[in-house]
Amino acid sequence: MTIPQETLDVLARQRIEVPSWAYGNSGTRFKVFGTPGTPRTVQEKLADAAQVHKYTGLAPDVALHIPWDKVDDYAELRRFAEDLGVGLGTINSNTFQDDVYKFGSLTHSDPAIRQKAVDHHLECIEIMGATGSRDLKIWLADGSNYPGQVSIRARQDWLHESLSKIYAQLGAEQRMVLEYKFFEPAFYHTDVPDWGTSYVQVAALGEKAMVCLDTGHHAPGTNIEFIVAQLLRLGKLGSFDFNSRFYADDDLIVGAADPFQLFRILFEVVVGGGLDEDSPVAFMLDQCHNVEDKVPGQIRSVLNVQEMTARALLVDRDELRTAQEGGDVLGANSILMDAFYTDVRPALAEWRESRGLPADPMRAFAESGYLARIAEERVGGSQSSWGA
Ligand code: LRH
Ligand code: MN
Ligand code: MN
Repeated sequence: MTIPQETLDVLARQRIEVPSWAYGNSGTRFKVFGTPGTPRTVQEKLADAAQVHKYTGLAPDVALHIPWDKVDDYAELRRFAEDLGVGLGTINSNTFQDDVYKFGSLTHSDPAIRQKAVDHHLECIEIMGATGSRDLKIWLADGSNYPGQVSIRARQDWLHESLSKIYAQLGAEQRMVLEYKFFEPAFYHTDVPDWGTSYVQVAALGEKAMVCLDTGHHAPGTNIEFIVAQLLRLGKLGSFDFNSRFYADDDLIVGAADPFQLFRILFEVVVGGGLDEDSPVAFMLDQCHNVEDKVPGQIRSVLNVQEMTARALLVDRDELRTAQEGGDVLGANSILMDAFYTDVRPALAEWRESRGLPADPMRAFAESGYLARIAEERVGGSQSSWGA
């Protein structure tokens, strides 16, 4: 098959941001397996991330997590990244690992702790100035484990108050995205559990605040593409954290657990203008590679998004509309499925080559010997793990 030129034009401007933490070791509460060559510093994480962009042309930006990626001089880190051919992207705040936040951060009942959490976000905004980042991503572990433990209602008000203070410090070109997650680490209630809560909170702030949709953060069976359609309709879909899951927040490779779901999500992105040139939607990975090699895991991931984007763009939307409006249930369904079942891989391989990229980035990376090289070079020091 050949991919139409207008589809290739969209694909040519696709950018998928990769997370610095994907290159560190990660695991479950049972075990973290170490991998030889795992980065020991932020700079080594950036070097690994640059490989993903080098072989795919898809991942020019790397997201940082503060304080996991804390350095003294962010402007210098930015130059370091740029020398490697990548930029620094979204800044992720972190109020989920300090003892002081045991009972909450931006929603804590103690104003002093809320202020401490606000101050952390203000520091993140300062970092964004030095890194040239547009987005501040906020995900809160805040919640409770037992009914009656906290005031659910009061915490929504405190959340609004805290977010307002952070929002007020955003620069003209900066944005805030608020990520929701239905449970974990809190098991009874979570302060930002769903897109509705995130939407209500960001809508109360203003235009520069939007929702972040992490594909692994919903109850099983949730129709995620519906949420995508709704948020795009409301102009409030700010960003995606892509990953896939079988059970909970598994953080597996995007498109691995349920490729069809990824297709359906990306189709709604296309329909809602999320891939248009002026689209506000940022596409990011948020994954952990527990048992597979990390750099190839990231390469596989961005390719999965590219392949599924191509298929979503192939849907004949005029024909689909005709079938839908004519009440042709099975006809409409088969128009969608035809695109989903189209194997775009050979055509994408050719297109990649025509742009000076390897036809098969997975193979080209494997043949480069990079993993063996870093395993030899990166001895001593301590490997970074999910987090530090
Ligand atoms: C929370 C989350 C959030 C964090 C990341 C490490 O589950 O998805 O985006 O910043 O994991
Ligand atoms: Mn996430
Ligand atoms: Mn998550």
